[in-house]
Amino acid sequence: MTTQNTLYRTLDAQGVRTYVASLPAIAARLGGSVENWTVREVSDGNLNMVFLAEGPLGGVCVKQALPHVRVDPSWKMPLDRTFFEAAYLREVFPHVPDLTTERLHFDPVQFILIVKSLSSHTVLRNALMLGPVNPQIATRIGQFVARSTFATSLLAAPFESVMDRRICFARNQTLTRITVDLVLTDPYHDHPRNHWAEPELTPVVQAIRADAGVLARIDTLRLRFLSCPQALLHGDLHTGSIMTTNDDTRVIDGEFATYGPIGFDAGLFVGNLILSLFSARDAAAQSQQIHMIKLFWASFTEQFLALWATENASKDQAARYYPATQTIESEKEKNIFIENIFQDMIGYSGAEIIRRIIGYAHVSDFSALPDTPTQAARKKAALLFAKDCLDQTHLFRNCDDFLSHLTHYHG
Ligand code: SR1
Ligand code: MG
Repeated sequence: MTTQNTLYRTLDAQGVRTYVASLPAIAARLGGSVENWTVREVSDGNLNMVFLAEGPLGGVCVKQALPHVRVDPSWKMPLDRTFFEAAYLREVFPHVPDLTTERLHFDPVQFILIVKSLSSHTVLRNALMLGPVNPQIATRIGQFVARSTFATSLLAAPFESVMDRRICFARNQTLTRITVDLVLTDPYHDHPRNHWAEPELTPVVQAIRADAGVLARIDTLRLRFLSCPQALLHGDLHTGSIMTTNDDTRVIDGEFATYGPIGFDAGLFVGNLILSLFSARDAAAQSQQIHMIKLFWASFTEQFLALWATENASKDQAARYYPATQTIESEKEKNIFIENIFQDMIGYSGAEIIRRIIGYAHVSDFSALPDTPTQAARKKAALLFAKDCLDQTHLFRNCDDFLSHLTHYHG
């Protein structure tokens, strides 16, 4: 991967049309002739250009990396993130074919990734802002996290293949740097990328930054993110990385993929459900988000432990991938493993909430609230809850404790 790539050209809609037409297998999916196709830009995230190309037979999604952050052209960036998204899909798609998109084409020169289109799906964040969603979406995301992480962990594969993958994804350093800085460092000190408009938040930000417990916990979470390669993570599993209909849920945008602690993916998803909860317009929506967190955690643990049991049952002791002397065999040890993921999840959810309110990349959820004072009050409550996630972890021995504290907070 190199940025000295003189053949690279940023495509516009017309360029996408020509490009797709040059790929017979992709063009055949659209059907008809190139003049009948519609190509529209649907870029939504911070980093890349995204187009939907549709023809009489079907559509594809065309994603291209830019040599800078899409929403800030002065922030230069290498192009290789599309490589890591394509590599992530290659690794996890076999384990979650019903929960993500199929990779159809990757171009390592133009840094273009083409996947099946999800034109009838809605971004989960937008769906949550609009009103009730099928809470089983959270069950599906629990299955996604369990299946994608279990399959890429030492529990399910020989250490040689796990380490080969770790070597590959250890090169995803540009986006790992973004996570380390934007999620796990910048919000805890003065930094020009941080911003918030509501003066009511400033005393809470000061309290977060002055709290030795918070700072110690965030140091630990940052260290664990970089030094605890439990499994291949999606790395950016917020509600904008999930597309949904009422009965179909797909995870997209795996460009931040890296090896790390499983609780990071879980924490980003739960943190974004909590942001949705604090910005909900009524009690019914708040209850829905609480219910979804409960479903997510139940589904994650059930699926992860079921995979673990099946893996162990399918091989005798000597043939297991994880050497017998190190295998975590007993129910007690398995429960400790899951509890550690839970504690990581709480911490990373707190970090995600804080950075989405005072850091570089905010979420749109609060804009659904009717006025600025209400938005400020809800953001302040979310920040205080997130602070507890970082420095009051003794309150959260299990998911019920966590949800009852959350219920108490949002009232
Ligand atoms: C400069 S990128 C900012 C954020 O957008 C992505 O979706 C990630 O969440 C990243 O932290
Ligand atoms: Mg994204």
